[in-house]
Amino acid sequence: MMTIDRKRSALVLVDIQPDFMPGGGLPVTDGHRILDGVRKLMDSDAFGLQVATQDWHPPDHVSFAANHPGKEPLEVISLHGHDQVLWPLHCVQGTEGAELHPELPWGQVSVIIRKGDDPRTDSYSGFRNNWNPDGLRPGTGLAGYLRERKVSDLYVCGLARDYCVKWTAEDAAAEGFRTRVIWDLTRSVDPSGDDDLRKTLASAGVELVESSELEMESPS
Ligand code: VGL
Ligand code: ZN
Repeated sequence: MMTIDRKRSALVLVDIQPDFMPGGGLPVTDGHRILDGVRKLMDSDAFGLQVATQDWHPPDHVSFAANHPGKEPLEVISLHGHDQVLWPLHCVQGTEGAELHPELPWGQVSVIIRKGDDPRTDSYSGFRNNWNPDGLRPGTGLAGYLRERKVSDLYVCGLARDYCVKWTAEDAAAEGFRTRVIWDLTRSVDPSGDDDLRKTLASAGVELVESSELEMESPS
């Protein structure tokens, strides 16, 4: 079992939004299956801090295939010098699919990072945008927010495992946080890449854990 150092640990909830679940705009297979386990973590007293990210795109966002005439979802283009997957419409600002999932207790989450709001730039990670037209990846402020609260250990869950969870965890490790992905509380857009993803994350210094390994105290 793994004991969570409550004062130094934050739970990072990545893009747990209806559009990433079956029936949504960019459905991740079994995305809804993380909900019960995530709720258990949120309701526990195990983490001194809980933070969330919310994918939050304007309708004219560059990541939408619909904004590139002749292109289909999942085609890849070059954008600002890097590969960009084109996605179906998802998480459009103000729509139901973009809400934080209504079945989870968001009240105790102290900061929500809305990302992907710049129409010219995608943003998978909660820590930095993808590359912007200047070739930079501007930070969101989340690293500083966590550091100022003396958080050193991050436990990352949410959707999608192979995009926003991956990028968030990699950036977290690069920022110097001890970073753990709670593997069973994530799901991939393309599960055929999961074996490679485990290796990629491990090489980036990210630990993979299962929620069953986490020592959880019930709320008192
Ligand atoms: C995501 C693709 C596009 C994610 C967000 O949350 O993983 N993936 N936008
Ligand atoms: Zn998105």
